[in-house]
Amino acid sequence: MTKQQTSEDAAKNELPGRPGPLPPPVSEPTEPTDPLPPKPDQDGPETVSPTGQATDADQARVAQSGAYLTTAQGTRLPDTDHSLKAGARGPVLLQDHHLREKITHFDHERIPERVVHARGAAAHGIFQGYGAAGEVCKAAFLAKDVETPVFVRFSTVLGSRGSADTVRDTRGFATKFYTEEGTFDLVGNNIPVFFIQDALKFPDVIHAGKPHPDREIPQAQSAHDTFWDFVSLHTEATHHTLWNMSDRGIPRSFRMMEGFGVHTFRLVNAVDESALVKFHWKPKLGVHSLVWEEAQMISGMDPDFHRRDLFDAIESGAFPQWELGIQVFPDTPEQTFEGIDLLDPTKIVPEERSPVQPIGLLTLNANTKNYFAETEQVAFHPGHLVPGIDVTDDPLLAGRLFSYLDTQISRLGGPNFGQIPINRPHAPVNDMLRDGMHQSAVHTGVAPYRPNSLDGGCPFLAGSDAAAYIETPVKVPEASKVREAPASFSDHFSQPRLFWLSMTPPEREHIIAAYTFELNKCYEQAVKERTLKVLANIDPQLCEQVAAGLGLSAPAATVPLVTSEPSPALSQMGGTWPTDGRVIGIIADPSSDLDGVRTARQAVLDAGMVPLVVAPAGGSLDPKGEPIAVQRTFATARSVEFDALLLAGVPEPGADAYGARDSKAGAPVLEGPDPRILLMITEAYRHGKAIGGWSDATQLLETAGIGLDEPGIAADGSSAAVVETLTRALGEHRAWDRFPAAL
Ligand code: HDE
Repeated sequence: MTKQQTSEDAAKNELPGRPGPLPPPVSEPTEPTDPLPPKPDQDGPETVSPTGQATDADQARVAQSGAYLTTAQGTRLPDTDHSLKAGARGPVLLQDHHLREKITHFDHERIPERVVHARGAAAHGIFQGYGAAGEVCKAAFLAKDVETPVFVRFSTVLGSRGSADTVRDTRGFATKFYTEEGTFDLVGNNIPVFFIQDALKFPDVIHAGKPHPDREIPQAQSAHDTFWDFVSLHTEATHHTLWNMSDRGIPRSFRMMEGFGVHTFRLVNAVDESALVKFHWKPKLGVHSLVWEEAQMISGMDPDFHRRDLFDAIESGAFPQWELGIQVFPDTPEQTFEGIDLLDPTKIVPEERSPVQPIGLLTLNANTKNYFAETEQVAFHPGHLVPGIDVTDDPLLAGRLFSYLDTQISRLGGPNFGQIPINRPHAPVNDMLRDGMHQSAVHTGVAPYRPNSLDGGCPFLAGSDAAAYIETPVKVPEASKVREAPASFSDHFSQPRLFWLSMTPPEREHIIAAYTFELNKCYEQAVKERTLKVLANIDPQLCEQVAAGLGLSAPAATVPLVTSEPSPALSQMGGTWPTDGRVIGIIADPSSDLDGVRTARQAVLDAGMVPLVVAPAGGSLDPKGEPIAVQRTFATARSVEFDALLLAGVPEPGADAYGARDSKAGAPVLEGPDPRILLMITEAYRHGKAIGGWSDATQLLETAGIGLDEPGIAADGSSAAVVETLTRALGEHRAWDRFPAAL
């Protein structure tokens, strides 16, 4: 504690949930104080050095908590605000070593952003095996109750590091398991198929999706000519593109996304039998999305929406969870399942035909402490495998096995990125890789080669009895070298049609709207017409409706339409889900039923959700009584921030509502409720959100033209009863009947 503070002052200064006093709010401390203790949920997994020892790098993690500012070499500094000058108004001297060090380091603070998946957010957690995979996989971390530290990074694909979170795009879902047998990375997406079947085309699809090279627009989106030019010419992208145009392209939260390994992998059990599998992550909160208008508004209102949502949920103890599951297929030479080519990454196997079997639970329970050190520097690689998990000959996967290692060398500045704390394995490392840029280990010994006698022959090679990684001896058919794909890879439309037929009417409506939006953003008529030809091969109704929105006529299909059994598992609608961490806006003003607001706030908290009080001005709603803190004002809040609204009164137009003032300029005085609140209610209604109100607040619903007995409207009873009804409605995510149901 500083000298200036008395203990009474300090007690006043304590923040809920943060132990210990804060320094005085305005003035800078003049003597060293103890740093604030880290928050309990911010401890990441411990890391060890390549030699298993704690290193100076670990000590450097607490760099800023020392008493005195120093140079990078540890020399204490008396001043960091004034350059060394010849007199107060004179020239700055070149000899100012502190100025040069500080600026030089700053000049090199950035590293190249990822060439794809540049925008991301991550968290630490624990994976717990169920012991259910033993029959197919010997990996130790899948055994019952084994707990493995993990680090998970979610991302968008196309946008730059500073782009918005809620753009229409695929999301990355990359998990690093720090297992005792080495690190396993499951580098997946929230969409189970990919645009291309061969890695050789990856630069093409990414160049087409990235902003136009001449003026670098548009940022972080597919709604432009080059993307649609490519995917309409290259029809193996049809399935992935259709998923992007569906609600999957605009998730409500990282916490509410599925994850997929996409490729088929090969698992091996303790007696060396192999099976083919597809990996799935199933979120405990269900799979939910934004609606497009919401997603666009959020991009402006809160471009960090998903990042904030993940961080806040973990901070508040609403730890997101996913079950890891596998679909298991026999490892036959054909590598197909019921006619579906398992090596084709544009194909799924419907869950109804091969159920997903849960094998473990992932819980994200700690936020990062330093974005750059952890989220930016983490390096995933599909080739980081552990005994029991092997790859297949999916040609897309083969290219990835090369690319991920290669890209880190330029992104992280050399081949030693594995020594960066977040990338260090938790298993002991005993390699003979030496030197190179940013080598931070001090290797001893003279014989980093094998065989050797000078270092006692160490290290020795392991056999399978000592958990060595042994590639499965899969038979490779005798063949000629060719640049070809299997015939089954040319079926580009049967599975997009399966997806379309599995969607409910509101979901189809969203898909039609998404294609119509994106293509209307294109300038080239030929691109639009060619895309309609692709859509005709999925479904005539889809094609006709999009054509109508473009003002074009719908072409006929050029392939026979295959109608297979729909897969209900592909739809996001139906079921009820936990509402943990959902955000409820409580709209009130000082004249509202404030006891009702208090009860509602508590009921929302008790339900594991987040109440945010929205009022005309900041501070407290009831400064004289028991305070009710205001988190948002009418000027700062928009409906898109909330999953549901609670109305506690009829706020009159505040002085800052345009036109509300009795202006000298003669602007009309607004009558009735504050227009911003009416807008909020009508937006929330249009987006299918639950809305509740009690006492006279129900008038607001009537003024907005909303029926009190409609589904998703809770207007009956006390504030606590309203919260209960609203929570039940929120369990279904949206009031789906508000969306067109004609399709
Ligand atoms: Fe990636 N991908 N990718 N990708 N990918 C990268 O690696 C690549 C593909 C995925 O949070 C890069 O470290 C090729 C499929 C995720 O750090 C790069 C091909 C899937 C992330 C790369 C693919 C993914 C990446 C860029 C086609 C889902 C972010 C930076 C053969 C299964 C990981 C980096 C993170 C990142 C290459 C296709 C998922 C360039 C060549 C399919 C989640 O190496």
